[in-house]
Amino acid sequence: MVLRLISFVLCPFAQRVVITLKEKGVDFSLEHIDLAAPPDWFAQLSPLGKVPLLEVDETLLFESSVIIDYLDQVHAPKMQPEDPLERAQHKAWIEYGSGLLLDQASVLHAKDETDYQKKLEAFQQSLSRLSDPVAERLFGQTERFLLIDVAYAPLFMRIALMAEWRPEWRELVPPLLQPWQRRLLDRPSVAQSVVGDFALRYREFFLAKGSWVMGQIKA
Ligand SMILES: N[C@@H](CCC(=O)N[C@@H](CS)C(=O)NCC(=O)O)C(=O)O
Repeated sequence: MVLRLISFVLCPFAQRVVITLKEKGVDFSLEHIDLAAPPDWFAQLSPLGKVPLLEVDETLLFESSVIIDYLDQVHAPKMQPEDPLERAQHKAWIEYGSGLLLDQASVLHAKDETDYQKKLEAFQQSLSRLSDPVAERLFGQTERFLLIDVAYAPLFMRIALMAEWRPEWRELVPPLLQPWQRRLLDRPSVAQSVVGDFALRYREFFLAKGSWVMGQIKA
């Protein structure tokens, strides 16, 4: 089986796929495209014009949660609960995590301070929902590394990066979940899932998009 992952160098959704492939020790080729100027073949391939795409031999998959679920079904070790109800709960919170990734990016896209504060507050509200007793029971409670961990690792990585630059990002993760965040970031598959100069590229990308907060950070 030949796997080809089409990604964008800063994409947290594609990063989920990379982490899953690394956890499972599966060989794959990785192709980064420039989303601002995508190659012609990309528009033909991608129904939504989005990455990640995973080509499995001749078959194309899209949507990160679908891709990692597929990989989990065909490659050991299993990274989801066996119980159908518990598995469905994990999937629901993975979807919630996808929404959080979009909220987090929208904070960085804010073009002025007022909009930034408004979006940061909304993001914090959504994040605080992770303190829901049901959610807390699912997050980081097992010794196994699961798809729910994979799904949240790119979010926590971005929050940790922003926290290095901006103090208001340091208190965002609910305290009970901070050990989970640290454990995820220490995981080799997570640490090795982005390019070496990720922080620099991340800042430059949002700066070029007119991000207010990135403009406040001294290089
Ligand atoms: N729900 C999708 C989201 C993927 C997504 O939003 N990808 C972004 C990059 S991180 C993208 O390709 N954006 C291109 C665009 O919207 O034009 C998934 O989970 O795979």
